[in-house]
Amino acid sequence: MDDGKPVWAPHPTDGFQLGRIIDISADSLTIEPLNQRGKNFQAPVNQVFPAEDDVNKHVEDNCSLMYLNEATLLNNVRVRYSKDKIYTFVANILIAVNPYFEIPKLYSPETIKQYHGRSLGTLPPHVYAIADKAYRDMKVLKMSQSIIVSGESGAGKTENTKFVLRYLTTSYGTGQDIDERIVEANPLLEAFGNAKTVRNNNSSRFGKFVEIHFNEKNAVVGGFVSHYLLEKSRICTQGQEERNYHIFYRLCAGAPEDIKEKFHLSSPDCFRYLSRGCTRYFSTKDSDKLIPQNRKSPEHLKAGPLKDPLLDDHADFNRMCVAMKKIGLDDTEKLNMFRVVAGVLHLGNIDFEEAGSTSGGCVLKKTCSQPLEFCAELLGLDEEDLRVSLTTRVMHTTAGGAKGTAIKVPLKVEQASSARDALAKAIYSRLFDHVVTRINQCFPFDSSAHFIGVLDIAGFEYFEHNSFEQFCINYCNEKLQQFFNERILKEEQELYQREGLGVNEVHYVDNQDCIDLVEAKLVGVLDILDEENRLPQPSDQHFTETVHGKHKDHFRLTVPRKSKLTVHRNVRDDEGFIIRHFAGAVCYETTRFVEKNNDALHTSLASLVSESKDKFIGELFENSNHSKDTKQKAGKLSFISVGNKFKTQLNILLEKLHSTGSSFVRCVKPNLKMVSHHFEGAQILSQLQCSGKKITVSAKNIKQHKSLLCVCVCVCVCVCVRIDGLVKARNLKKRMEKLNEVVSGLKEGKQEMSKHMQELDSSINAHILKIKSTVMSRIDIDHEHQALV
Ligand code: AD9
Ligand code: MG
Repeated sequence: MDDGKPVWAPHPTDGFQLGRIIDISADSLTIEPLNQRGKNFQAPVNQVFPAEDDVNKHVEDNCSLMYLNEATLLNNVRVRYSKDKIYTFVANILIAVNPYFEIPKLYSPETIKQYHGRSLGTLPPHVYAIADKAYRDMKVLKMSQSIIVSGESGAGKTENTKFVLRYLTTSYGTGQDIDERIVEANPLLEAFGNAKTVRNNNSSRFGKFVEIHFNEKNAVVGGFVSHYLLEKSRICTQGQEERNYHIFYRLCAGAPEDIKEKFHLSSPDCFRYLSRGCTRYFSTKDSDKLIPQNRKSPEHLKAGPLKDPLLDDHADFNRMCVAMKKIGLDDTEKLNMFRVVAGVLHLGNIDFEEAGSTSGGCVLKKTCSQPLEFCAELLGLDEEDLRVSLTTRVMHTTAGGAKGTAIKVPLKVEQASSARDALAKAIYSRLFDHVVTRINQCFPFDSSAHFIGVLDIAGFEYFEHNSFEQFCINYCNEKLQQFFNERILKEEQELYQREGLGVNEVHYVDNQDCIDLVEAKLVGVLDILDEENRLPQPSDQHFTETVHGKHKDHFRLTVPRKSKLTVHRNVRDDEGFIIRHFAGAVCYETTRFVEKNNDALHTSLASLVSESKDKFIGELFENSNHSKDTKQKAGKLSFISVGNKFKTQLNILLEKLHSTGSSFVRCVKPNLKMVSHHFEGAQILSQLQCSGKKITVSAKNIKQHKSLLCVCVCVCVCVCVRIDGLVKARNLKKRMEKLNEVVSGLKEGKQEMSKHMQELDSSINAHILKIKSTVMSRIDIDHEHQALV
């Protein structure tokens, strides 16, 4: 690198900048930027990389780069992005940058046709190429396939998942209803499971694995959706500038007048569950400035102050109704769903105040008689039962150790408020489960030969405050990372060895210890948490202390205060713990872990809803442990573990992934502003590196966990130093294949040549003979002539 050629050196916002090395010291280099002569700076040796000869040239597969390193990879993606080429291969892995605008014809029916049956690499990189590869692999290898789509929030996972589903159903469907239904299920899923967040206006707040099933003839026969971890806290509260699930606003904005009247709906800002944290966009005067020109319909203005100018709830409501019809839901089912949504909104408006008596309990605020009435009416409950269940809890008196009579203990204002919120969350999450079940009934199949599954689940998360949700999602990513390690690194390495490529061993961190820390029987964090939930008086503090107590010297677990790993040192030791994940250390604040880990309703509320007069509500709570036997257990808070349910689901998912062939799509978010044509190099680089910070490990552990320092492996993309070896191996393999071609060409040529040589030899010999005989005959003539003379 020191021969005066340009190099890539670190840059705080662009990721890397071009420069020239002008001095070398023991551990750093002095770099002069090419576009800012004289503004020299120092850079660590291991962060400076050789640049390609032509930095404006781009390649479709990063493996074709002459120098493959973080900087050339980033530059290649950047050059391609500037030309609206958002897809790039890294061998069989696809990088997809979110363009934030519709690229003309990129997903057109003609493009779908083009990719039909074409091998990877014969056409420009595309998510269709990955989909077709999965299909061909399924057909040829007679094996189910999975496509794992990953990336941070807003990177384009859901959009790419939809493109894959559309591609497969269009290309290999039978042209029947089922093909369309698989695609049209998405608007419905998104209405109930997506919301506007600060990172994405249409953020999926649940994970999903969508399977498309094929028959023996490899034609689509049906589909199946599995869903994971719907974010429940959003139903009652939302962060600043964020919204609740789309369906709430769509219903308020788009439902026909008679429905609105029947469900007592009005503007979203009349409802507590919709007005938490959301900016009030319309102060009428400002509305003109805020609403885009094409979105200024009267319906928009009718939607009220909580209408988000970026989202057209009215039009989206109509689109959703069309989708519902297409997948075969009738009006009764549709109205049932809407009624529950409206019921949840009215439930949220019920408020409490102190009773003013010596009981210490609370009563409903006077202004809340209408929400109570509407909620009870819509959910098929008895108004008085609802009031009592929200403000009291049934307890049993104990006489001499035996169970005595049941008494009603009044609840404090906060307790009643949390009971109300817990009820709302339970109803809505069961409604979401029902939506998914119903969707699955829309594309049934009796039997199938194979399936192609697409996994669309949130990537590694590391926020300022990390709670139980981040803990679960990062545990999931830890498992996916292990799968990736095994699939890509281990299996490929074995392949190279079998092929005798002589590639140095590729090191990667086996993260089994981190997975064990979370899921091991009894001592794993999830089991410790369950144990806490089962105590008579569980507490987050006691749970946290137990975790620290059981894992004092665990390399993966640290106490927040003493830790040098994260900036979250203001968290007290009994309020949290730090886990060193593959992608970085995360400090989890454990407040509300116990509450969030419990899916069970307080039994008074559970029996209330399970005995609803409304058949639909009753069915939502069927098969849950709230029904039937709850009466005997009244007063006890039953416990359904959220963490362990997720663990079981995840293990089933991983078993499935292991039994399939796999492809990886790594989505990348180009900028935080969510705009088109804007490439923020540094933050893209960190996504490519694994969307996390590198882990700093104490000197003592460096030896033991050497590779942890350098392996920054994202779920899908290999930009890290170690994988570089693999990529080189692939290059090597490619080159060897080329060489073999040349050699066999040469061999053929040689045979050809020797054939020609033989021909030439024999023709030369013939010529010589001819010449000889001519000469001889001349000589003879001459002799004759002489004799004559
Ligand atoms: V989250 O983890 O669910 O919050 P995703 O799913 O990764 O996130 P999503 O697919 O929803 O992101 O994409 C975000 C937005 O980017 C979409 O609503 C589109 O407006 C935009 N997007 C994403 N991919 C494309 C694309 N290929 N072409 C055009 C796109 N726009
Ligand atoms: Mg999504």
